[in-house]
Amino acid sequence: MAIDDVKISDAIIKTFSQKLHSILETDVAIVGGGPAGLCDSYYLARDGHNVVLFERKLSIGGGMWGGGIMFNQIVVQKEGKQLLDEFGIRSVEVDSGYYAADSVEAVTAIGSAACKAGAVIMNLFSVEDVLIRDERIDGLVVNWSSVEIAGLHVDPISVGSKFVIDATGHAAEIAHIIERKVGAKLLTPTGHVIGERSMWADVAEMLTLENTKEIFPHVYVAGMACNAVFGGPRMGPIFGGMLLSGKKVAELVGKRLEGLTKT
Ligand code: 48F
Repeated sequence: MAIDDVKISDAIIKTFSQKLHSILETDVAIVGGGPAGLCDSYYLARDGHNVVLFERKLSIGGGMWGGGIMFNQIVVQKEGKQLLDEFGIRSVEVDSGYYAADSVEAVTAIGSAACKAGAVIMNLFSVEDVLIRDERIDGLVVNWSSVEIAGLHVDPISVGSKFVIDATGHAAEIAHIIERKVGAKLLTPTGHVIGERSMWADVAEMLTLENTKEIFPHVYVAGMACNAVFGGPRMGPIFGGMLLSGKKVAELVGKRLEGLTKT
């Protein structure tokens, strides 16, 4: 078969346009494609919800690829091991309760599961604002990351979603946008983003899960962003809390979506 260069372009433009159109109205819009965001996109899509995930970078995976100090191995505790098993990620128990896995296998397995479950992943997109309607968030404002990086004066577009998940990691970008631009109080003890504390993996892993919750009407936080928003410590290259937080937020938002269907 002779290959027509223009037909290649046509195939890309047609199918991408369909994909872009399909995410204009979704059940859930996730910001950030690190372990927490990827994990919750998988569980929500698996349960039949329309999910889009926006990732600023070319690649998904966030801080997972590099393991610890670029040794591309991650560690999970006993509770996290169950999720590695669910995604078919191989691991070895190095010490009692400390399981190590290949970080590349982990990112690719979870990313592949999310795509196959039906989550739409839009890499190279940066979320720069939220849609505020009647004291709740109704969607996101997005632009190409290249526009942001080049500092071009190009307006973004808006996408509607019933729920938003801030899985932007240490930066907790959506929480900061709500505080700064909506001028609203967050559902934290101070009403503000409290800020992340120094390393303490044991407490951090527990608090990540505890603080996986709604921080503003229709906005949830997952992963490292939970600790940034609620003032929990960081935890370094242990990733069980990230995956478990992703699963928990999917359950919480899934229940809210079921509630909307019933009313
Ligand atoms: O940082 P990241 O991996 O967050 P996470 O899923 O996991 C944290 C761990 O990697 C590690 C840790 C725990 O072991 O301490 O740091 O909570 O992934 C966050 C992703 O969000 C993207 C960013 O590029 C990264 O890949 N991101 C951040 N802000 C935006 C964004 C934005 N405004 N729009 C789109 N993507």
